[in-house]
Amino acid sequence: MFTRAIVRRPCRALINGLTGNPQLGKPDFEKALVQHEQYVDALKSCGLAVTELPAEEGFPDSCFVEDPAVLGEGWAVITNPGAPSRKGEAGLILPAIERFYSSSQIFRVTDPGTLEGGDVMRIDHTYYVGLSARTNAEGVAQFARFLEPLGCRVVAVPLEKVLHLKTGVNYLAEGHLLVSGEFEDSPLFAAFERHPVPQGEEYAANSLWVNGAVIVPSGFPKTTALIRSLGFPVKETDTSEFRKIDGGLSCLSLRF
Ligand code: CIR
Repeated sequence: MFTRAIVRRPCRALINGLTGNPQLGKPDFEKALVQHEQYVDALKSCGLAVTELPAEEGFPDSCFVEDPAVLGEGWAVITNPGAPSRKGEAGLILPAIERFYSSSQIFRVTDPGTLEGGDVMRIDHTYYVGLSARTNAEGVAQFARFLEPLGCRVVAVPLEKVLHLKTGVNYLAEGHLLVSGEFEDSPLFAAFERHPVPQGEEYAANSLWVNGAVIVPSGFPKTTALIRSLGFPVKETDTSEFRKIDGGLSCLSLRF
């Protein structure tokens, strides 16, 4: 169960956020602000106390706070984002993390290692980490050096197509795993009950389990029905403007 979340309000420069999907157009900033507020309300409705950090105009992608940090019980890792324009977000998020973790609990990924939190998926005491364009083998090795002494297992997952691991695979609870594309048949996840996201709804593979409920991006009715059929209450929230710059539900918060 989570008790807290950290988010950062979108900045106006959001419209220049990194994207591999320019055909979707630029985000509408005002609309993104409204969607962000609704997202925060969804987190609060799951029982989380939400710390809202101010917008940072120098970092277009800084509302995606999941990437510069990974938080656990009694430890925090400040990452080293692989995207050059996002590297500074690590230092930017640190003061917020220091409000909740002591300096001896905070680890930092450093060059030549790179790692982004969107590549880290927790299932119980195992952390699956995508080897992506943003996270390299040295980043995963450093992450493992921090966490293995704490009793966690770290498993590297080579990615072929998606931006981050959690773009395509997300753990709900009770053994249920939402999968799309390259993860549907991956032997790494064979032990779980895999639920392929219906065709055309791949974006909704990034749905977010929070304290028993699942937050699902709105506009994906088949995925919503699938998740409901598994017995999870669903809360829908619109992330259309974040999607235009490759942002999903999980990347907009750190839950801990
Ligand atoms: C980026 O390309 O870094 C941002 N535009 C989107 C980051 C999405 N983060 C995530 O999936 N964890």
